[in-house]
Amino acid sequence: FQLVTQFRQALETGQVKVHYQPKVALPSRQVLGVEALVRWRHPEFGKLDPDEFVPAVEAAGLVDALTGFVMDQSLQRVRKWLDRGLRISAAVNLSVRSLDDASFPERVAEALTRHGVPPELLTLELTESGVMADPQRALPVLRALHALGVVLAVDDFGTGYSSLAYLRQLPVDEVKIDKSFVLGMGTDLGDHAVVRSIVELGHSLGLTVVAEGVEDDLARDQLNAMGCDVAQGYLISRPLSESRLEAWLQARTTQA
Ligand code: G
Ligand code: G
Ligand code: MN
Ligand code: NA
Repeated sequence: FQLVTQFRQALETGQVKVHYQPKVALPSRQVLGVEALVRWRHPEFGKLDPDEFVPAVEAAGLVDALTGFVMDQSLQRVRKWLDRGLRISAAVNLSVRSLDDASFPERVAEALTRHGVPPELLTLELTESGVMADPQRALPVLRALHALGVVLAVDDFGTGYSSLAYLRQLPVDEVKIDKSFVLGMGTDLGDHAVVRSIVELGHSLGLTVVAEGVEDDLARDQLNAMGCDVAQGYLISRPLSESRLEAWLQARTTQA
Protein backbone atom coordinates (compact mmCIF):
# COMPACT_ATOMS: atom_id res chain seq x y z
CA PHE A 1 0.00 0.00 0.00
CA GLN A 2 1.52 3.24 -1.21
CA LEU A 3 0.38 5.30 1.77
CA VAL A 4 2.19 3.11 4.23
CA THR A 5 5.58 3.29 2.57
CA GLN A 6 5.25 7.06 2.87
CA PHE A 7 4.21 6.97 6.51
CA ARG A 8 7.59 6.83 8.22
CA GLN A 9 8.80 9.70 6.10
CA ALA A 10 5.59 11.59 6.85
CA LEU A 11 6.36 11.29 10.58
CA GLU A 12 9.81 12.76 10.04
CA THR A 13 8.78 15.59 7.76
CA GLY A 14 6.04 16.96 9.97
CA GLN A 15 3.11 15.88 7.78
CA VAL A 16 1.72 13.95 10.74
CA LYS A 17 0.43 16.12 13.56
CA VAL A 18 -1.26 15.47 16.84
CA HIS A 19 -4.43 17.35 17.66
CA TYR A 20 -5.82 17.46 21.17
CA GLN A 21 -9.39 17.44 22.46
CA PRO A 22 -9.96 18.68 26.03
CA LYS A 23 -11.71 16.62 28.71
CA VAL A 24 -13.37 18.49 31.58
CA ALA A 25 -14.64 17.48 35.02
CA LEU A 26 -18.37 17.53 35.69
CA PRO A 27 -19.78 19.67 37.12
CA SER A 28 -16.78 21.95 37.75
CA ARG A 29 -15.62 22.14 34.10
CA GLN A 30 -12.02 22.01 35.27
CA VAL A 31 -9.70 20.85 32.47
CA LEU A 32 -8.44 17.41 33.47
CA GLY A 33 -6.78 16.24 30.32
CA VAL A 34 -6.70 16.04 26.56
CA GLU A 35 -7.12 13.17 24.12
CA ALA A 36 -4.45 12.99 21.43
CA LEU A 37 -5.91 12.45 17.96
CA VAL A 38 -3.53 11.99 15.05
CA ARG A 39 -3.88 13.81 11.70
CA TRP A 40 -1.98 13.38 8.45
CA ARG A 41 -1.70 16.24 5.99
CA HIS A 42 -0.75 14.32 2.88
CA PRO A 43 0.88 16.33 0.07
CA GLU A 44 -1.29 14.63 -2.55
CA PHE A 45 -4.42 13.42 -0.79
CA GLY A 46 -4.87 16.34 1.60
CA LYS A 47 -6.08 15.94 5.17
CA LEU A 48 -6.41 12.32 6.15
CA ASP A 49 -8.34 11.23 9.24
CA PRO A 50 -7.07 8.32 11.31
CA ASP A 51 -9.81 6.02 10.02
CA GLU A 52 -8.31 6.49 6.55
CA PHE A 53 -4.75 5.42 7.43
CA VAL A 54 -4.45 3.85 10.90
CA PRO A 55 -5.77 0.45 9.74
CA ALA A 56 -3.17 0.37 6.94
CA VAL A 57 -0.42 1.46 9.33
CA GLU A 58 -1.45 -1.36 11.69
CA ALA A 59 -1.55 -3.92 8.90
CA ALA A 60 1.94 -2.90 7.78
CA GLY A 61 3.32 -3.41 11.28
CA LEU A 62 4.15 0.28 11.71
CA VAL A 63 1.85 1.00 14.61
CA ASP A 64 4.78 1.21 17.07
CA ALA A 65 6.13 4.17 15.17
CA LEU A 66 2.73 5.86 15.24
CA THR A 67 2.08 5.22 18.94
CA GLY A 68 5.62 6.25 19.85
CA PHE A 69 5.25 9.49 17.93
CA VAL A 70 1.88 10.37 19.46
CA MET A 71 3.08 9.44 22.96
CA ASP A 72 6.24 11.56 22.61
CA GLN A 73 4.33 14.59 21.36
CA SER A 74 1.72 14.23 24.10
CA LEU A 75 4.21 13.74 26.94
CA GLN A 76 6.17 16.75 25.75
CA ARG A 77 2.96 18.81 26.11
CA VAL A 78 2.22 17.41 29.57
CA ARG A 79 5.76 18.23 30.71
CA LYS A 80 5.44 21.82 29.43
CA TRP A 81 2.19 22.22 31.34
CA LEU A 82 3.77 20.82 34.50
CA ASP A 83 6.54 23.39 34.14
CA ARG A 84 3.81 26.05 34.17
CA GLY A 85 2.14 24.54 37.23
CA LEU A 86 -0.70 22.84 35.32
CA ARG A 87 -1.58 19.20 35.94
CA ILE A 88 -3.23 18.13 32.70
CA SER A 89 -3.09 14.53 31.54
CA ALA A 90 -2.84 13.19 27.99
CA ALA A 91 -4.76 10.22 26.61
CA VAL A 92 -3.22 8.23 23.77
CA ASN A 93 -5.22 5.78 21.66
CA LEU A 94 -3.58 2.38 21.38
CA SER A 95 -3.89 -0.16 18.66
CA VAL A 96 -4.91 -3.54 20.03
CA ARG A 97 -1.75 -4.86 18.40
CA SER A 98 0.32 -3.16 21.09
CA LEU A 99 -1.24 -5.56 23.60
CA ASP A 100 0.43 -8.45 21.81
CA ASP A 101 3.81 -6.85 22.29
CA ALA A 102 5.41 -7.84 25.59
CA SER A 103 7.97 -5.04 25.30
CA PHE A 104 5.33 -2.30 24.96
CA PRO A 105 5.08 -1.53 28.72
CA GLU A 106 8.86 -1.02 28.91
CA ARG A 107 8.67 1.47 26.07
CA VAL A 108 5.91 3.36 27.87
CA ALA A 109 8.00 3.43 31.06
CA GLU A 110 11.01 4.66 29.11
CA ALA A 111 8.98 7.46 27.49
CA LEU A 112 7.60 8.60 30.87
CA THR A 113 11.11 8.71 32.32
CA ARG A 114 12.59 10.46 29.31
CA HIS A 115 9.93 13.18 29.44
CA GLY A 116 9.85 13.42 33.23
CA VAL A 117 6.10 12.82 33.43
CA PRO A 118 4.46 10.95 36.33
CA PRO A 119 2.53 7.88 35.12
CA GLU A 120 -0.84 9.07 36.40
CA LEU A 121 -0.73 11.88 33.81
CA LEU A 122 -0.77 9.39 30.94
CA THR A 123 -3.98 7.62 29.96
CA LEU A 124 -3.95 4.78 27.44
CA GLU A 125 -7.23 4.19 25.59
CA LEU A 126 -8.17 0.80 24.21
CA THR A 127 -11.33 0.06 22.31
CA GLU A 128 -13.82 -2.25 23.93
CA SER A 129 -13.92 -4.45 20.83
CA GLY A 130 -10.13 -4.66 20.80
CA VAL A 131 -9.71 -5.74 24.40
CA MET A 132 -12.73 -7.99 24.56
CA ALA A 133 -11.88 -9.84 21.36
CA ASP A 134 -9.35 -11.81 23.39
CA PRO A 135 -9.12 -10.57 26.99
CA GLN A 136 -6.87 -13.44 28.13
CA ARG A 137 -4.32 -12.50 25.51
CA ALA A 138 -4.44 -8.79 26.44
CA LEU A 139 -4.20 -9.39 30.17
CA PRO A 140 -0.41 -9.68 30.73
CA VAL A 141 0.36 -6.42 28.93
CA LEU A 142 -2.60 -4.67 30.58
CA ARG A 143 -1.33 -5.78 34.00
CA ALA A 144 2.18 -4.56 33.26
CA LEU A 145 0.85 -1.19 32.08
CA HIS A 146 -1.35 -0.89 35.12
CA ALA A 147 1.60 -1.70 37.37
CA LEU A 148 3.42 1.31 35.90
CA GLY A 149 0.65 3.51 37.28
CA VAL A 150 -0.71 4.78 33.97
CA VAL A 151 -4.48 5.14 33.65
CA LEU A 152 -6.16 2.51 31.45
CA ALA A 153 -9.38 3.47 29.69
CA VAL A 154 -11.83 1.40 27.67
CA ASP A 155 -12.92 3.51 24.69
CA ASP A 156 -16.15 3.31 22.67
CA PHE A 157 -17.82 1.50 25.55
CA GLY A 158 -21.28 0.09 24.95
CA THR A 159 -20.71 -0.81 21.32
CA GLY A 160 -19.21 -4.26 21.91
CA TYR A 161 -20.61 -7.38 23.46
CA SER A 162 -18.96 -7.15 26.82
CA SER A 163 -20.69 -6.57 30.09
CA LEU A 164 -19.40 -4.16 32.67
CA ALA A 165 -19.22 -7.06 35.11
CA TYR A 166 -16.65 -8.65 32.85
CA LEU A 167 -14.59 -5.46 32.93
CA ARG A 168 -14.13 -6.05 36.63
CA GLN A 169 -11.64 -8.77 35.77
CA LEU A 170 -9.44 -6.37 33.80
CA PRO A 171 -7.11 -3.81 35.40
CA VAL A 172 -8.89 -0.78 33.91
CA ASP A 173 -9.58 2.56 35.59
CA GLU A 174 -11.89 4.39 33.22
CA VAL A 175 -14.72 3.76 30.77
CA LYS A 176 -15.56 6.12 27.93
CA ILE A 177 -19.21 5.89 26.90
CA ASP A 178 -19.39 5.71 23.12
CA LYS A 179 -20.53 8.94 21.55
CA SER A 180 -23.41 7.29 19.69
CA PHE A 181 -25.30 6.90 22.99
CA VAL A 182 -24.41 10.37 24.24
CA LEU A 183 -25.48 11.94 20.92
CA GLY A 184 -28.81 10.13 21.07
CA MET A 185 -29.46 10.64 24.78
CA GLY A 186 -31.53 13.84 24.41
CA THR A 187 -34.09 12.31 22.05
CA ASP A 188 -33.90 8.55 22.57
CA LEU A 189 -35.02 7.02 25.87
CA GLY A 190 -33.06 3.86 25.10
CA ASP A 191 -29.80 5.77 24.66
CA HIS A 192 -30.54 7.72 27.83
CA ALA A 193 -31.03 4.47 29.74
CA VAL A 194 -27.80 2.97 28.34
CA VAL A 195 -25.80 6.03 29.40
CA ARG A 196 -27.37 6.06 32.86
CA SER A 197 -26.69 2.38 33.45
CA ILE A 198 -23.04 2.66 32.30
CA VAL A 199 -22.55 5.55 34.76
CA GLU A 200 -24.13 3.61 37.62
CA LEU A 201 -22.44 0.29 36.99
CA GLY A 202 -19.12 2.00 36.21
CA HIS A 203 -19.25 3.75 39.55
CA SER A 204 -20.22 0.59 41.38
CA LEU A 205 -17.03 -0.96 39.97
CA GLY A 206 -14.94 2.02 41.07
CA LEU A 207 -14.32 3.30 37.53
CA THR A 208 -14.13 6.88 36.33
CA VAL A 209 -16.85 7.42 33.73
CA VAL A 210 -16.20 9.68 30.75
CA ALA A 211 -18.84 10.71 28.21
CA GLU A 212 -17.65 11.53 24.70
CA GLY A 213 -19.72 13.26 22.03
CA VAL A 214 -21.07 15.93 24.40
CA GLU A 215 -22.39 18.44 21.89
CA ASP A 216 -24.96 20.52 23.77
CA ASP A 217 -26.05 21.89 27.13
CA LEU A 218 -28.87 19.36 27.42
CA ALA A 219 -26.44 16.43 27.19
CA ARG A 220 -24.11 18.04 29.70
CA ASP A 221 -26.96 18.72 32.13
CA GLN A 222 -28.27 15.17 31.83
CA LEU A 223 -24.77 13.75 32.40
CA ASN A 224 -24.35 16.01 35.42
CA ALA A 225 -27.63 14.76 36.85
CA MET A 226 -26.46 11.16 36.37
CA GLY A 227 -23.19 11.88 38.16
CA CYS A 228 -20.95 11.25 35.14
CA ASP A 229 -17.39 12.31 36.02
CA VAL A 230 -15.88 13.71 32.84
CA ALA A 231 -17.14 15.23 29.56
CA GLN A 232 -15.51 15.45 26.15
CA GLY A 233 -17.08 16.77 22.96
CA TYR A 234 -17.76 19.69 20.66
CA LEU A 235 -19.62 21.59 23.42
CA ILE A 236 -16.32 21.90 25.26
CA SER A 237 -14.04 22.00 22.22
CA ARG A 238 -13.27 20.30 18.94
CA PRO A 239 -9.88 18.62 18.64
CA LEU A 240 -7.35 21.48 18.34
CA SER A 241 -3.88 21.90 16.91
CA GLU A 242 -1.12 22.41 19.47
CA SER A 243 -1.14 26.19 19.08
CA ARG A 244 -4.93 26.49 19.18
CA LEU A 245 -5.04 24.28 22.25
CA GLU A 246 -2.57 26.57 24.00
CA ALA A 247 -4.75 29.58 23.17
CA TRP A 248 -7.84 27.72 24.39
CA LEU A 249 -6.13 26.78 27.67
CA GLN A 250 -4.88 30.32 28.14
CA ALA A 251 -8.41 31.70 27.80
CA ARG A 252 -9.69 29.06 30.22
CA THR A 253 -7.11 29.43 32.92
CA THR A 254 -6.97 33.23 32.98
CA GLN A 255 -10.73 33.66 33.39
CA ALA A 256 -11.36 32.90 37.07
O1 G B 1 -10.03 11.96 15.51
P1 G B 1 -11.19 11.22 15.05
O2 G B 1 -11.06 12.36 14.59
O3 G B 1 -11.51 11.05 13.62
O4 G B 1 -10.57 9.79 15.37
C1 G B 1 -11.06 8.67 14.73
C2 G B 1 -10.52 7.40 15.33
O5 G B 1 -9.12 7.30 15.17
C3 G B 1 -10.81 7.27 16.82
O6 G B 1 -11.41 6.01 17.00
C4 G B 1 -9.47 7.28 17.46
O7 G B 1 -9.43 6.38 18.55
C5 G B 1 -8.52 6.82 16.35
N1 G B 1 -7.22 7.43 16.57
C6 G B 1 -6.94 8.74 16.66
N2 G B 1 -5.63 8.95 16.91
C7 G B 1 -5.06 7.71 17.01
C8 G B 1 -3.74 7.23 17.27
O8 G B 1 -2.80 7.98 17.51
N3 G B 1 -3.55 5.87 17.27
C9 G B 1 -4.57 5.00 17.05
N4 G B 1 -4.30 3.69 17.08
N5 G B 1 -5.84 5.40 16.80
C10 G B 1 -6.08 6.75 16.78
O1 G C 1 -10.93 7.57 20.06
P1 G C 1 -12.29 7.77 19.58
O2 G C 1 -13.04 6.72 18.91
O3 G C 1 -13.16 8.06 20.77
O4 G C 1 -12.28 9.14 18.75
C1 G C 1 -12.97 10.25 19.08
C2 G C 1 -13.60 10.72 17.81
O5 G C 1 -14.79 11.45 18.12
C3 G C 1 -12.74 11.65 17.00
O6 G C 1 -12.98 11.37 15.67
C4 G C 1 -13.30 13.02 17.34
O7 G C 1 -13.06 13.96 16.31
C5 G C 1 -14.79 12.71 17.47
N1 G C 1 -15.55 13.61 18.34
C6 G C 1 -15.10 14.24 19.43
N2 G C 1 -16.07 14.98 20.01
C7 G C 1 -17.18 14.80 19.27
C8 G C 1 -18.53 15.31 19.37
O8 G C 1 -18.90 16.04 20.28
N3 G C 1 -19.40 14.89 18.42
C9 G C 1 -19.04 14.05 17.41
N4 G C 1 -19.98 13.73 16.52
N5 G C 1 -17.78 13.55 17.29
C10 G C 1 -16.87 13.93 18.21
MN1 MN D 1 -10.35 7.58 22.02
NA1 NA E 1 -14.38 6.63 21.39
